[in-house]
Amino acid sequence: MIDLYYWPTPNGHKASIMLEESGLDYRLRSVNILEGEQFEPAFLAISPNNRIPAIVDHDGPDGEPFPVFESGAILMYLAEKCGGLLPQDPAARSTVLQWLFFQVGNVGPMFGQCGHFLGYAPEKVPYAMKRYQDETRRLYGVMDRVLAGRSYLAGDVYSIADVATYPWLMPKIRELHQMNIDDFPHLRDWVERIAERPAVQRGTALLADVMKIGSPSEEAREALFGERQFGKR
Ligand SMILES: N[C@@H](CCC(=O)N[C@@H](CS)C(=O)NCC(=O)O)C(=O)O
Repeated sequence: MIDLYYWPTPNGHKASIMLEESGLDYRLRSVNILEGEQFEPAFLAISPNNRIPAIVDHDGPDGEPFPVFESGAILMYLAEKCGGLLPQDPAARSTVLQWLFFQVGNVGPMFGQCGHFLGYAPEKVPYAMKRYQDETRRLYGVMDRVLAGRSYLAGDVYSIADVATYPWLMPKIRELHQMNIDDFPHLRDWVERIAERPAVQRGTALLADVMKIGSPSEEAREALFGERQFGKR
């Protein structure tokens, strides 16, 4: 049994989609990051960076409970555990990992900052808005170009690279980037292809009713961007 520490955000969806794809048994442990539950000591013991997602595999590598934080590491761990979505062939595996790290190092941080400065920052900072939106547009273009020649990011087979990237391009999240997806037709078709997968639909439906985009409450703003975030623990 795997515990999934989760809130319905793009990073949370990576893990929930993967668990649904894997067929592994899991149970949901909600961590309300809008109310500061990510700072609770029991959660920090599993995820020291106070971020979701995290998992605890109660049947870990040595038969002991094993915690994993960081979504990229979670996807690799689950892929290895279920034997799917990460090929064994060295070249195919490396290609999947290249696109997984592309997501973790580029798509997540840049799209996140783009959404922050366009949708959440309490003041308009034109330089930051332009910088992160330009970078987001550039990354849309990188993916669009590669998807012109293949069905999935790492080739013609669906992989954890797609699982990692799709949640950042779901329509609700994309709204924050203020980008026209029709300018990136191959990327748009890929999004639609992935959205049709039943496991993706189940994974993104978890706690969907509490997902809020934009206009955070004062409490949420404090938990996510305020002193609460930066206090000594
Ligand atoms: N690099 C981390 C990023 C995770 C992350 O940023 N999670 C956000 C939700 S999408 C979070 O937990 N935020 C809580 C906070 O900022 O305190 C990963 O890929 O797992």
